[in-house]
Amino acid sequence: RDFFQQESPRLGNQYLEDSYLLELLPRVVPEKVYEQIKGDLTRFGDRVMGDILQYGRASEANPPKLVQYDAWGRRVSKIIVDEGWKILQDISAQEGLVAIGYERPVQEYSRLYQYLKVYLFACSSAVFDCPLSMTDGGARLLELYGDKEMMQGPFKHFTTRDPKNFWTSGQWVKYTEMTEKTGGSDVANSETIAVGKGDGKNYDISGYKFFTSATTANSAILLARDKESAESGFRAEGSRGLSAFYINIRDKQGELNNIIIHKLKNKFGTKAVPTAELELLETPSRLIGAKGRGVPVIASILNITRIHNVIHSVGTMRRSVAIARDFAHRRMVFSSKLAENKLYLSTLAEMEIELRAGMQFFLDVTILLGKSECLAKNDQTESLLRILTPLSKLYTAKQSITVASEVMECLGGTGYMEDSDIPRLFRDTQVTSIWEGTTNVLSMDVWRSIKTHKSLDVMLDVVKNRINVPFPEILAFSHKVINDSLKQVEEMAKKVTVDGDIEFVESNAKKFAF
Ligand code: MFK
Ligand code: FAD
Repeated sequence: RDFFQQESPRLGNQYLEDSYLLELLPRVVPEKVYEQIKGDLTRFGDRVMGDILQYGRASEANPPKLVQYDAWGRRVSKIIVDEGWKILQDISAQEGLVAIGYERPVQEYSRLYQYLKVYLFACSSAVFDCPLSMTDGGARLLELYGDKEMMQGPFKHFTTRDPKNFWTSGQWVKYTEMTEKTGGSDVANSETIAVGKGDGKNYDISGYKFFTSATTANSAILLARDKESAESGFRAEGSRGLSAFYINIRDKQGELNNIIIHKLKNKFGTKAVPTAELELLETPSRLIGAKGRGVPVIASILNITRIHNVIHSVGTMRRSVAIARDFAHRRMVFSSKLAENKLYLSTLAEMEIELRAGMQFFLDVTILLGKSECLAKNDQTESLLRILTPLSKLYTAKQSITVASEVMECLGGTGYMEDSDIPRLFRDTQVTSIWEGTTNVLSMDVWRSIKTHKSLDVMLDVVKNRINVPFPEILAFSHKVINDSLKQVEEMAKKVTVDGDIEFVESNAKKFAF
């Protein structure tokens, strides 16, 4: 018998089918820039549905394995990844997924160009954008703080388009189980010790790292406490006693550089990304930036990787909406297509609204980053970037989890099946609200930016002025989104601020309610 066969959702060019992006992009970049980048985005929009998606699926199906010892009992700590994962690394180099941000072919719009490609890439690549984000952050850190040797060495490897020379970088913050407040959010608990070699530059680092993603990377930036400050008393200087260090994970022979990998994490999602627990045993390192200023130095990475988190979250919402929309034209319920069903359409509309909100954040924060890096210093740009980075990260992460959960239901029971690809989308975005700073921690960061940079006033001015632009509907919408996300911050701030601050919290909150 010929039983009914449901057609699966089919996605085409992920750039050309992104109607909201196509509508916004020519409005936010000069025409010349738009002409320069649209051909590459169109080509790449096809590619992410072709070989890149296949390599992503293969990497997911064959997650990394750790081989601790060889047949002769020698400790090798070797991580074996799928061939597809390695090819994704080559493709990332060739496509300039990090390089574009440093080649700057379209000046201050280069970040937008680069990040639009990462946005198209993210959900096809089994989260290869995770190691890319850290490489990008590492490149920016070296651009800001690296000496000539660093710029001619690792920086070039991070930003090359040549796959043979392309390196990825990890970013490790110490996690400790010894204290009551553990160390992911509160890095002051670091027990990792750096022992100086007397030249003020070179150190040997020892410690145990609880979360190290991209352990197959060539290099990492990490935080450690130098021995003298450690000996002056645990946490004596809080996070201000920490410094940032650069290490080569592997030596010239490709062997681990005084590092033991203890285990690979057994994760809920991001299955293709090798995340490990490892131990550094007097690993040679170089101090980056000033001693004791590790947190502000590493913040230059965090502020980049948090924007990548926004990209991943918005990319997830876009992929979810694309699948649900296409399916609506293929699935019949109660004698008509889902696409003709008002109730179903209202569910789609809610998802689309969250996607559009995320897209606003994504474009704004990315354009600001490009301006901050390429144009003369401007206090308004810096204040806006300082607040929008954590705000957009905390908001889009939460919404992407909601939207990815909704698309699962949109596809009915099949959406719950592993081989529908939806569980992967859902699992992979669940982590976006945890890594790169949890929602509470980022709320405090937003709050810090309001207090130290007066960033709320600057943001309010910009939002109010934009009401005169030709697209007021977008403005009203941006306002709602920012308002919603700030409410979350306000609630948090009310709970944690000391009595004297409550007035400050409330008066700032009122300012936004125009
Ligand atoms: C798929 C795309 C995404 C890919 C993800 C890649 C894989 C995931 C990898 C990770 O998860 S990496 C680890 C991420 N870890 C975090 O995000 C840490 C979360 N904790 C925080 O964010 C804390 O706020 C932080 C450790 C940064 C600071 O806490 P503290 O120890 O209480 O320090 P404090 O006093 O707030 O700040 C110290 C200095 O740093 C201050 O400067 P000053 O000394 O000059 O006053 C701050 O202004 C500065 N600072 C802090 N956050 C900053 C910053 N400066 C600029 N930007 C920031 N965001
Ligand atoms: P905690 O800091 O203990 O937080 C526990 C809870 O307390 C959270 O809900 C948090 O919001 C809340 N909390 C903490 N402080 C406050 C506060 N002051 N006020 C209110 N609430 C608070 N880290 C790296 O350095 N490098 C990596 O490569 C890396 N890869 C990762 C990969 C994966 C898959 C995951 C899941 C994590 C990874 N991490 C990595 C670690 C990640 O950054 C941390 O897990 C995260 O920052 C939270 O830290 P924690 O796990 O110690 O939780």
